[in-house]
Amino acid sequence: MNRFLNPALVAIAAFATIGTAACGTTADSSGTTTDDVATGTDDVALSDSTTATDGMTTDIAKDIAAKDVPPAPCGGKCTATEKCDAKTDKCYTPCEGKCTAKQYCDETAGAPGTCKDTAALPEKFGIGGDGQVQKVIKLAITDKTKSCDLVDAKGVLGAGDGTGDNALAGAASLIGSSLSDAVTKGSVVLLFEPKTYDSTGLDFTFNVLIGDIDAADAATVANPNAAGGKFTVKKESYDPATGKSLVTFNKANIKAGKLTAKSDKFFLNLNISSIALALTISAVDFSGDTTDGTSWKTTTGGRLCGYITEADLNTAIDTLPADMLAQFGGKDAVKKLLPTLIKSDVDSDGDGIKDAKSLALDIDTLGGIITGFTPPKAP
Ligand SMILES: [Ca+2]
Ligand SMILES: [Ca+2]
Repeated sequence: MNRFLNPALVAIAAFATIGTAACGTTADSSGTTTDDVATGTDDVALSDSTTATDGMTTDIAKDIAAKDVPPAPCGGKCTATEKCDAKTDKCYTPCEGKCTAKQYCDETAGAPGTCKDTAALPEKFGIGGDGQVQKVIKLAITDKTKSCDLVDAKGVLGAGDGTGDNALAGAASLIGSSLSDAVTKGSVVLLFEPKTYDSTGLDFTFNVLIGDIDAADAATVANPNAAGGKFTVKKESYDPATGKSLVTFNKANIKAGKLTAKSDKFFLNLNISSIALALTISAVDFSGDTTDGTSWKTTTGGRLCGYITEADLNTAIDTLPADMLAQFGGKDAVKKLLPTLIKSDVDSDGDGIKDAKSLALDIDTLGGIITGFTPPKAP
């Protein structure tokens, strides 16, 4: 047994076992306790062999240091307040700290960025300022058999093969309760904000805003999922350059009580055992049942499908504070381990190589009200 195998890595190994067991394979492709030749990596689920047949060293930490992962940005030298400039491979201090409360740091023209005035944010919410939104009251990983059929066995998008795709289904037992807790306890507040509404078959639009429980409303604090709950909106819901919602479903449409809608992106901030992961879901389809005539009151049987690219997943890991993943061996170790834990099943760019993980979530909604922006935290 690898003498560096600490409890945290055992936890990851358990995760690997869950992930692969769901695919009907054993934890090690060779079926033994030797290194995994197919992937050229040590198999963390099993103990290391003393004879490495894949040319790697037999120690996980050394494998990572050797060549299984790309080098850390800027050699891992940047401090907590610095970022690594990918162009020059040099650490720099972004302009964030220099910007005023009404500015944001725009790095689109390169490091260290320039402070720019934040665009005006909406002053009213809902349709005509009525504040009415649909609050997500259920968030769960969809059973694989009920997930959208996004790809075939080769990962080709749009080439459904009759089987549902949900690469994250294998992790349901691990993160499912975190998702459920997040919406029932209020750490994740997702609000679908219609800007228009129609139930007769005409297209309409709704934004997805992230928010908080309105701390001034005792009933919502007691039960964030009750009808008519009151919520505030985080300013991070909007693009600082344009003042528009970062997530918008266009061409939402209700026909015979069936709602369908599409969005390029959907952002989901998750807390999984104290790790706050900001996930980006691409090519999102939402569907659900709603029987409301003149205003949107509820969605049942809702399902959101899409995929998370490996690049976006790595970005999510990169934005975590370094110490958060120290227990797992650091960011690079986690990036290296993830592909073996949750296999990619989607070829998002059509180059013949799978580079993304399919995902389906059960999402139900119930009416609530936005009371304003979330006040800044007291210093
Ligand atoms: Ca499929
Ligand atoms: Ca690809």
